[in-house]
Amino acid sequence: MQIEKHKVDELNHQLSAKHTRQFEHIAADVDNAEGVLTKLGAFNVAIPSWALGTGGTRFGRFSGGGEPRSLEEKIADVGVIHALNKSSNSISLHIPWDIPENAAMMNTLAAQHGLHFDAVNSNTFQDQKDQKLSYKFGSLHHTDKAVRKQAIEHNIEVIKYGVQLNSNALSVWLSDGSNFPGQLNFRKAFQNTLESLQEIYEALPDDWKVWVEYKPYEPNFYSTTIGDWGQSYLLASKLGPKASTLVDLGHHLQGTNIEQIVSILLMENKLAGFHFNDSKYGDDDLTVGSINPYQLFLIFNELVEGMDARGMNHATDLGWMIDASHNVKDPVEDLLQSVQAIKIAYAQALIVDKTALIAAQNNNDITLAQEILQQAYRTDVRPLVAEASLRNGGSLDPVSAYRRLSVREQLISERGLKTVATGL
Ligand code: RM4
Ligand code: MN
Ligand code: MN
Repeated sequence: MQIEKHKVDELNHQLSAKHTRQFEHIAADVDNAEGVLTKLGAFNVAIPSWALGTGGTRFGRFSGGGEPRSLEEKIADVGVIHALNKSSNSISLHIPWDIPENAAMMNTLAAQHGLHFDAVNSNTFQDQKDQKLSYKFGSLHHTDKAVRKQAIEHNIEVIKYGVQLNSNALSVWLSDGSNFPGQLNFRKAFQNTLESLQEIYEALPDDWKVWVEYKPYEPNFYSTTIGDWGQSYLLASKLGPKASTLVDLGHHLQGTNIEQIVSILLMENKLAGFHFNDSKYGDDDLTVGSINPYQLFLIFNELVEGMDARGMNHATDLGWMIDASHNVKDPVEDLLQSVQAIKIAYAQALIVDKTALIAAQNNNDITLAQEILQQAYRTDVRPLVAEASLRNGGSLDPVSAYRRLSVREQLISERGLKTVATGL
């Protein structure tokens, strides 16, 4: 299905008087509102192909209606998201959950929706049907060279698919680890992982990157071989300039200062980008901004500061991606909410009074520093986000437009009530 632009315009028109009032109010208040709008307008967040269906837990999965049954339908769903928010112009594939059999056709289809393909993700955390060797005890870190080789070959195959899709990054997340003390020699496991990644690194085309994602626990509960940003950074440093660290917000133990990690990785030019989500306890994969929007703002504050310090382009120089699982919400609504939350945090970070903050920091004026940050955080920037979307031809209020256009109902009538998408 395709969203008709005139219908979005019509809904915008109904909201127009209220929006104009709110927008003019904030535009007058904020320094350089036009500059903020330009940056917001250029900002896009990739949608993961594995999050377009309803996810589940190990206790069950309650599928929703009208879930995409194929990659084509997943592309169509991302097309819907992008038509509404004009900020989701790419899709990130997880292989083999989604195999682009006919890449040329997929590229054309994506382009018809104004989309392209973002980073490709490999999967060596599950055994596939007909797979020769098992990943039960890990993949790139495995004690058996033959298993490592199989996992390396899979990653190289994923790069090949990615090349056909004009992607330029391979994202690697390993579940490799151990469940019990004594199970693993940490040093050997790390060394095996490094050597395996080196082989994958060698297979990267010139303009490609490899992003090394870390996670402290799950599915292994005693140790994870790439368990934190230090281990990922170490691997990325040893691998070389094409390798960097991917930060998934849910992959930290409670209380971790993620914004500080982000700041240091950026300083070292080793931050690949993000898997955005939110969490209360662990890798909960909840809607971005639903639990801790202040943390998201603080992360964006470091991103804007750190990227500006290096003269980086906010929109293109890091990988921006959602990685979430929607167990009880309509996935499309959840993704729309997530992208809005990211843009809100970004806009708030853009309006931080940086000169005043630097002065407060230099004077050790802690009270003032807090006031400055919270002044930005407590500003309702939603009219700026809405205006940026409007100027790009998107909706002033994507979630409500999605509902008012009865998109899910149409998807159900096209695809049926009982459909199950591949993915988490
Ligand atoms: C992992 C990790 C990876 C994602 C898988 C599905 O926890 O976040 O990025 O690909 O889940
Ligand atoms: Mn992730
Ligand atoms: Mn995760």
